[in-house]
Amino acid sequence: MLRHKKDLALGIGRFTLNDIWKDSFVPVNRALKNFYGTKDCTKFSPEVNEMALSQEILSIPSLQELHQQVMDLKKEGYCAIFIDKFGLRSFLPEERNKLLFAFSLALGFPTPTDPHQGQLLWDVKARSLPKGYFATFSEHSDRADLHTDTQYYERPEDYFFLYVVKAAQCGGGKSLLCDGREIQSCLLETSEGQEAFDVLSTFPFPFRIPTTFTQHGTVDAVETTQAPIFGSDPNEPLIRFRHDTLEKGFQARPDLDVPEARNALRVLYHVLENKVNILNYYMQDDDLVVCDNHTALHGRTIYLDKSRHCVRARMSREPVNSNRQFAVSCLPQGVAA
Ligand SMILES: O=C(O)CCC(=O)C(=O)O
Ligand SMILES: [Fe+2]
Repeated sequence: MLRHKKDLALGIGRFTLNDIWKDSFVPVNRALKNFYGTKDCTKFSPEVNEMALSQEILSIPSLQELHQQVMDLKKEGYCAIFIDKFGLRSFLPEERNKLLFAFSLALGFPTPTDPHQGQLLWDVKARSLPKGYFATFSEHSDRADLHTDTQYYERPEDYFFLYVVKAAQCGGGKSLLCDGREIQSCLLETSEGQEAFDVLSTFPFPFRIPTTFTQHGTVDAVETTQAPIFGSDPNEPLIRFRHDTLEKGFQARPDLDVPEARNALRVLYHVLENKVNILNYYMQDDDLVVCDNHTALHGRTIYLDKSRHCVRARMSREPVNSNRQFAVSCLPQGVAA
């Protein structure tokens, strides 16, 4: 099924996949129809019995095997798996999305991207947005610096995948990847790094929630989540990080913008810029990456070709609580970033 091609870096591999979609197309459609009926669900919503749906998807042998292989690769130490030619190019967009949705269910429990539309599949595509809107990486075409997704949630999802419908033709939009375990060991190499690591794993850093994901969804809503950057519990993310949400978080919570936190961040940025290996990889049409969002940092280079289009899903290991809790503090408009 998944065949190892080569390792691109420590913990990051490149794989190929047999054509499993021709045979699984009919049972996937049957399963989704059982739960969603005939209503238009090209992006899907979580209003179903997700345990039963997951079981039905995992009763399809090829998807069960794929699930097992991805979990085994994670146990072997992979934090990112690139799959060349995932095999969905010949399907119509609606059919392709059904198969991507089934794949997300084979890996875990897909989570709604935002509290308003609640879509489980999200188009990563540059869009035009209102002035003052705090756009997230999936909504613009600038560089996306290394980050983990939903670092502003109390419990960020365990995994995400990104499927490339149409790669940028300008040479940009390359994927950046870096293993958080390597960041940690680089930090622990020096006494300055060890001190910084202690702060990074205990201090409540404020992450501002991008506008789309706030409870209010309006440009004047400023909400933050407080959490350390490195987790100490194996069930928590090893790392959560995003530079711009953190800077905007500090603006919203100046009481947390203290020298201790700034100094630890300075050491972390030094390690990211000078010490760790950052993979720079161009994904082509129909390629897919599955990423362990608790272990790896990922990003993207700037692109000019506005027709670039990817589809993303994020998956939690546990069933999704539809009333997902943020560790939120709301502040009035006057302190908006
Ligand atoms: O566009 C990409 O390749 C990645 C986007 C991303 O990291 C995100 O939407 O969180
Ligand atoms: Fe991301």
